[in-house]
Order: sequence, then structure tokens, then C-alpha cells
Amino acid sequence: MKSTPAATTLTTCAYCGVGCGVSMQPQGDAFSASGIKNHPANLGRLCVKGSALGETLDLQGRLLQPEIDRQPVSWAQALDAVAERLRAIISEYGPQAVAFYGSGQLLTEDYYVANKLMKGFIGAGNMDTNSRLCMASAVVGYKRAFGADAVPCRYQDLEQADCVLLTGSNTAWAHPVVYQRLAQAKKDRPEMRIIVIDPRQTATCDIADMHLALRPGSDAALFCGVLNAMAKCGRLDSDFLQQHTLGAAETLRAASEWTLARTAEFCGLAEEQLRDFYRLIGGSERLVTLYSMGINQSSSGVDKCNAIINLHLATGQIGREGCGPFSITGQPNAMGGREVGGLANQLACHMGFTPEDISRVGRFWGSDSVSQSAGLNAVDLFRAVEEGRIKAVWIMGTNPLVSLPDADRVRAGLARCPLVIVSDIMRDTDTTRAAHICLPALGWGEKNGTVTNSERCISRQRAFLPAPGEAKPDWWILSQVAQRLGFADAFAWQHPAEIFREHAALSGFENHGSRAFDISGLAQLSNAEWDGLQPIQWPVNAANPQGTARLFTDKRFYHPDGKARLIAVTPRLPLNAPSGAYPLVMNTGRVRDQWHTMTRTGKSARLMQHLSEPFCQFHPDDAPQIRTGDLLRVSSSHGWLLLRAQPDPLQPRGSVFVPMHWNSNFSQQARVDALIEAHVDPLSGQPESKHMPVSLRRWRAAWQAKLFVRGENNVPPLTPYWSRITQPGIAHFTLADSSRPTDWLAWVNEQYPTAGLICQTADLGDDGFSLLAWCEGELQLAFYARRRAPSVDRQAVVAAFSAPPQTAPQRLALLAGRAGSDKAPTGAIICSCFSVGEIPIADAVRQGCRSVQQLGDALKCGTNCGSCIPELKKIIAAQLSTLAAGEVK
Ligand SMILES: Nc1nc2c(c(=O)[nH]1)N[C@H]1C(S)=C(S)[C@@H](COP(=O)(O)OP(=O)(O)OC[C@H]3O[C@@H](n4cnc5c(=O)[nH]c(N)nc54)[C@H](O)[C@@H]3O)O[C@H]1N2
Ligand SMILES: Nc1nc2c(c(=O)[nH]1)N[C@H]1C(S)=C(S)[C@@H](COP(=O)(O)OP(=O)(O)OC[C@H]3O[C@@H](n4cnc5c(=O)[nH]c(N)nc54)[C@H](O)[C@@H]3O)O[C@H]1N2
Ligand code: SF4
Ligand SMILES: [Mo]
Repeated sequence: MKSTPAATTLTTCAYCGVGCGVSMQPQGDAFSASGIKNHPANLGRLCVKGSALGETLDLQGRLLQPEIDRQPVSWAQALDAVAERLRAIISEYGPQAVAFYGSGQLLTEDYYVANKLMKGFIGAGNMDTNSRLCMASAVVGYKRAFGADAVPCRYQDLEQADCVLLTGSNTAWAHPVVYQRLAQAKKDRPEMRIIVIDPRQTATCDIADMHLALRPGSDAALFCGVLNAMAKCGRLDSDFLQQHTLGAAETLRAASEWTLARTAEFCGLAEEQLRDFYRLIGGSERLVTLYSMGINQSSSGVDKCNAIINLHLATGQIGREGCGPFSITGQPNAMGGREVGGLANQLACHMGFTPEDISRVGRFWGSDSVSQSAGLNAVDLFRAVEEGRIKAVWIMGTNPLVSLPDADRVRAGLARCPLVIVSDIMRDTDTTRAAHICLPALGWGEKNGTVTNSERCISRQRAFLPAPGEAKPDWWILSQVAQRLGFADAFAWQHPAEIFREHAALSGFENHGSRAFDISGLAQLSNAEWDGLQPIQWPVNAANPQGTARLFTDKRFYHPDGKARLIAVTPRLPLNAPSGAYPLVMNTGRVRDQWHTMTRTGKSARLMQHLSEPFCQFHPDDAPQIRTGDLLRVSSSHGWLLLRAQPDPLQPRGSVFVPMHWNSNFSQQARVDALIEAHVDPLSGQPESKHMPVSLRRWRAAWQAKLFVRGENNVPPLTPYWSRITQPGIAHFTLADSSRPTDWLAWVNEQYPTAGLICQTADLGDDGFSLLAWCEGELQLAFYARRRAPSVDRQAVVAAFSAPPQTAPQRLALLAGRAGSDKAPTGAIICSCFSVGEIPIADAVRQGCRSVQQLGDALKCGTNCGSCIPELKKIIAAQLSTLAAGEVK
């Protein structure tokens, strides 16, 4: 049971790197979320995931007690076991035989402790993080250019720019509040230009003046081309280049090869469009380039980042209002991880493994066993596990058996590892199932600490729920193990504020302006001041006591000579090219309403209404034999998936899109990373997650079905294809099989016994079979099998579980998968905030609604978070063109 606190709690959203301020208000024994008006990241806004935060707080599925070999144990037993087994491995094989794998979803305080324990006291560099899959390339790009991993911009710059380039970023879905701010800015200043660079036409294109659907992986050439064009038309800032940079001549020489014709050809774009693009860039005084996974997740991601930064340096569009190369972070504390040194090639607080840094950190921590060298990056780390070089791995706050490339191989490697420890909030994930010891962590709303967002803004995550079961904060778990390993003095904290102060002090220790990350101005906060900390952007130090919104306004960079570097790059395409066997390229990424491997957002029925099955989008010409409603097998050289086919004429030819989210609790065969080869960027170690050659084949289902069984915990059916759709109190599956049972009732009974229930069936012969099973007037199970994907009114069936139909005609309608009342079906839910479906939206357009605003007035859709506005516009356009076609006829 949750106890209800008296007051509202101000905290920071659990999800993306926008880092919105959220106010959680108690409402009965639940909570509702609203945006904090004066939080600099969101100014009161929230997206649909943020608005649904209150719906993912239940304890269903939580890991609430430590476990060894899946058996519950006490904390003392678990911590002793972790320490003893780690100690035994270290004493037999040395510190290099152990590794930690962390996450940008840990709080800064947790992260600091994990890093300190591994790199400072166990004495190996092997602490890496899922940020390796996310922003490692951006980090190296910034370091090469500026001498520090320092994001120059603030969100306001996006609003103040003349031109915003969004490249490799589906901002509308992945950073919705930044998208909303941009959309508003464009409304206020219609002369502002927004350009989307993405092989796909995404929801983000909705506010774009131009969409460059370039060849996947060709961004570096595009940025070399535009740099060359700017040089040719005299748009370079030669004073800035001369006084504040090095490397310009070489970089411009390399770029000069990227003529209009060559760039157009390499990027697969029309020369005319490219010329327009150059004209827009050349005409802008203030340019922001916002970039994300379409740039970073590449075997040449670092070069792409530097190609972007080169353009900004060469035109002097940095360190000024409305300017800058802005790598947007993904996770709520991705930036915090970069600050503490969570990547294996960093030591701590923006220090690396130079002798001076090792000595400095060793003196600060009071340790003479600080690791002398960088550790293994994520992909190599799990290879070392597979090869037996690493014998113990502690995974915290990440689900690598779903999110790492070549995930099946990682799983096989982990199965051979003598000691796998996992700290998580959920009991049953792909990764916890591979663990010897599971440690229950406190989740969002229960834990206390700080996070840093994309614009370097540190905000507090505050607890408003009591600790459930035996769950503990990650920092506490790590400190307890450290104490048992003999490092009691260095890990004796009682409160996260103490850790924060230590981290802040280290950031300023012997810094003297040499390291960008400096929050020494916060090193003296009392516990109460830490608790009440208002959002503040780093650096925060004696020179900048109020924090720093924008970096490099003084044109001084962090290389010892104070100058930035332009880096000559050689554009390269993805390492794996399509071939005869695998002729299409698989692009992977996010959908609007799910978060990563779905361990949290998968709990919300509302969030699953938008897209409820794992899918593959492809251009109809690439697989004309596969139609909507089919299932398809996507294969690569590494594995295969079974997904719902979504032919889409907007998808570029030759490229398919598969979401990264579905884990094996939600679908039988949909973990996309099982298909992806672990090619990495040589400089950043970041995997090429968005470019994997695949082939598509229709998977011939003899039948497909919808199944609803009372009780959420029911196991999935034994069929080659199934997907789980979240529904409180009900297990709801879509399923399919390749051979047809001779006796349907017997088949259902094998999976979900209906003995003693009253069964109502409809045998449709070749067309399928329906079954309703009742117990004392309550619906227990509903099953609809058809030759193709059955059309079933989900809301009507779900409603029948709590309000069974009363009349015979209504029961018959239910047996046919329809509502027995006049209530119209809604179709797929477009607006998740108000559960408005596509059918009523389309009806409203036919009845005269011509704009998003009119739809909002009529149905409320799009009036809360606005994430569905691009889709509303699509429906309006589609309906209007159908209406127009009708008129022409
Ligand atoms: N809803 C939701 N939001 C999230 C997350 C989530 O799981 N769900 N996760 C968060 C995290 S950790 C991250 S890192 C961010 C990621 O945020 P984004 O990077 O915006 O998200 P993705 O969908 O991974 O990829 C962005 C786009 O890159 C495009 N792309 C692929 N290849 C190329 C290419 O070669 N060139 C260019 N220019 N574009 C290409 C894809 O088509 C895709 O539209 O999202 C954060 N926000
Ligand atoms: N193909 C492909 N693969 C990708 C990507 C892609 O675009 N395409 N994107 C990559 C990117 S950018 C990212 S960031 C990763 C994300 O991938 P993951 O990090 O693997 O994804 P999550 O589902 O966020 O995993 C977080 C885990 O931590 C648990 N957790 C939540 N809160 C806490 C807490 O407070 N403490 C602890 N100990 N555990 C907690 C959750 O239950 C969950 O199991 O995926 C990467 N993989
Ligand atoms: S934009 Fe990101 S941080 Fe803001 S509410 Fe949505 S998920 Fe949360
Ligand atoms: Mo990420």
C-alpha cells in the first residue's frame, strides 16, 4: 500500500534527457503529474510519458527482496555474498576480472559511488555504461573540438535561432518537450527555419520547412558539403577561425572535395534541394544543429559529430545566442554519467587516465590503488565476459540483453560468467533472468538525488513514495558492498547529499579553470540546501555562482592553448552494406509512448494504446507480397524476428524501421538487437545500431488470434508469434501459428484450462473460431481466431470483463468481437492523453473539422501534451484527400 504524503512533491521526470520539472500531486492513493511552470527545461509542459508517470508507480512485477539464484534472501546474506564472491575472484584473477556496467538512469550520487568503487578502490577501469550505446561519439566529438566534453548550448538557443537543423533526431517523439518549444517558437517567429535531416519522414518533419531524406549514414558528407559551400560563398568567420581555432586550413581543404555534385550523389539527394539547403544555412546568422542517435550510433559517429562542429566553428556560430552544435542527451542522467566518469575511458569529473589525473584523483579519494588505465567499453566488456577474461559483472539500471548489439551472443556469454549481479527495480527482465544475485533498487519516486539534463542543468529527483519492500537506493547498495570489501572509510556516507558534496568538491579540486565540469560552488550545500536545490546549469563555481547558461561566450576553449579544433574528416558509409542475401537496411529507434526496453512504460495500458505490437515499417515496393495485417520475418546474418508488417509509402525505399523497445516479456521474437552486428566507432566504441542489412519474408500464419484471459500474470501462449498488450487485470495477447489445430477448444484448453467454465463458441469453419468462457456470469476468457488478423473491438471486450453483457444479442455481439451497444469503436488510439481513437478523429474531419485546433475543440485530442499533433495533421490530410477524391468522382 502506498501511503499518501500530505503535499505535492517537485521532482524531475524519470525519462528523457530534456529533464522536465514535474510536480506530483497526491490524488486519493494515486498521483497525478503536471509540469512545473518555472522549471527552465519545460516551463510547465509535459509530454505523454511524463503525464503518465503516475500510472507506472504500482508495485506489480517489482523486485522487492534480494535474491540469490532466484531465492529470496536477506540483505545481509546478499551483500555478504556479493562481497565474498567479488573478493574471491579479485584475489584469484586480479581486479581486471571484474566489471560494472551502469546506466544514464542512475542518479549522479549512485553513479559516483559505482565509479569510485571500481576505478578508485577495486582498481580496474572496467566501469562502463549504456551511454556507450548513446552518446559516446558525441563525447569524443566535443573533446576533440573543445578539449572538454562540454555542450555549449541551452534550450533557449533553439528558440532564438534563425535556423534549426535537426539531424538524426526524431525530436517530436524522443524529446517531445523540446519539440513543443520549437513548434511554439516557430509559431511566434514564422521566419524561423527548421530543417530535418533523416532518411525517414518522421513526425518531427511536421514542423520542418525542409526535409532532407539523405542516404542512411551519409551525414558527414552533407556537413562537409555545406562547409565547402559556405567557404565558397564567403560565409566563413575568418577572424574567429584565425584567433580561436586550429585546423581550419586542413579541414577546409578536405571539405573542398565535397562539391555540390559529389555531395548530392553520396547523400542520394537532388542537387536542387541541396542548393536550397545551402542557401538557407548561408542566410542564417544564428544556427543551431541539434543531433542525436542518427548521428552518434554509427561506425563513424565521432567524425559526423566533428563535421557538424566544424560548420559551427567555421561560421563562428557558437557561444552566442541562438547558435551552437547541440548534442541532445537521451536518458534523464546521461549527462550526470559523463560528469562522474561513468564511461570506461574516463576516470572521474572530466578527468582521464593521465598520470596527473590519476595522482590527483588518488590523493582526493585517499586511495593508492586507482586504476592506471582505461577499462573496456561496453561491447568489449561483454566480449571479455564471453571469453572468460571477466569473471564477475555487476549490471545496474540497464537491460543489456535487450539493448546491446548482438544481444543473443551477449546472453550466451553471460550464461558462462561465474558471477552476474544485477541491480534493478523489476524482478523479471531479460537481464535479471541471467543473474546469480539480484539486488532490489529503489525506483523513480522512491529515490533521492540529482540528474543533469541536455543543457547541463542539474535538477533534483525527489522521493514522494515510501521505500517498497526491501528495496534500497543504488548508492547504499554499492556503499555496503564497498564497506564489506574493506573500504569502509571511503564509503561511509549516510545521506546522498554527502556524496553530492564530495563529487562537487572533486570537480573543483586542483581545477583552476582547466576542466569544464566544475560545480565546486555547490560543495558546501547543507543537506537541507541540497534537498531544496533549484535547477542550475554548470559550471557553478566562484566565478559563476549562479551557474552558466551558455558556454564559450568568451571564445576560450579547453585545449591548453584555449583554441578550438576543426577536424578534417573523411566521410564513410556504414560498415555493413546491403547485399543479395540481405538487400534492405534496418534502421532502429524509438516510438512516442514507450521507453527503451519497456520495463516501466510497458506497465501503462494507456501508453500501449498508441502502438501495441512490435512492427516493421517498409516501403510497399520493397516487399509487394507483404500486406498490412501480415506477419513478417526480418532476418539478418545474426538472427531473425517475427513482427507485424506495416507497409508505409513514407518509408524510404531500401530501408526498414523497427522499434528498439519490445523485450521478451512483451513479445516472443522481437528483440531487435539480436539482429545487430556489434560494429563500433573506433574512437568512441559506440555501436552502429541503426544500419543493419536484413531481408524480409512474409511469415505465413495459418491463423491469427486475439486472446484475453482474466489475470494479468497469465503466461503467454505457446505459439511462434505472440505479443502482450498491457491491460489492467487481463492478460491480452495477439498471437499467430503456422499450423491450424484440428480441435480449437482442445487447443485453448491446453494453454488455458477452461474446465468447469461455461463455454460459448462460434465455429466459423475455415474462417476461424471464437470462444467466450464464463464463470458465474463473469467473463474469464475471450478468444478470436481468424485466417488473417482478426478485427476485434478491444475496448468492448475489455469492458465485458468488468461489465458482462446482459442480453443474448449483446453476448452474441461479443462472441463476434464487437460491442453489443451502440458505442462506436475507436480504432487505434492517437491521443494517449485523452484516449481518442483514429475513427472518431476521422469522423470529425469528415464532419467539418479542418484543423488540429478544431479537432481539439471537438474531441480534446492534442490539447494536453501535443505529442499526437503530427498524427492528427496526417489524419486531416488523409481524410481531406479522400473527400477531395470523392468530389472529383
Ligand atoms: N519516446 C521515447 N523517447 C526517448 C527514449 C525512448 O526510449 N522513448 N529514449 C531516450 C534516449 S536514451 C535517447 S538516446 C533519445 C534518442 O532520441 P533520437 O535520437 O531522436 O531517437 P531514435 O529514434 O533512436 O533516432 C532518431 C532518428 O535517427 C534517424 N536516423 C537513422 N539513421 C540515420 C542517419 O544515417 N542519418 C540521420 N540524419 N538520421 C538517421 C532515424 O530514422 C530516427 O528517426 O531518446 C530519448 N527519448
Ligand atoms: N537497436 C538499437 N539498440 C539500442 C538503441 C537504438 O536506438 N537501437 N539505443 C541505445 C540507447 S541510446 C540506449 S540509452 C539504450 C537503453 O537501453 P537500456 O538501458 O538497456 O534500457 P532500459 O529499458 O531503460 O533499462 C533500464 C533498466 O534499469 C531498470 N531501472 C529503472 N530504474 C532503476 C533504478 O533506479 N535503479 C536500478 N538499479 N535499475 C533501474 C529498469 O527496470 C530497466 O531494467 O539502448 C541502446 N540500444
Ligand atoms: S519530454 Fe522527456 S523529460 Fe519531458 S516529460 Fe517528456 S519524457 Fe519527461
Ligand atoms: Mo540513449
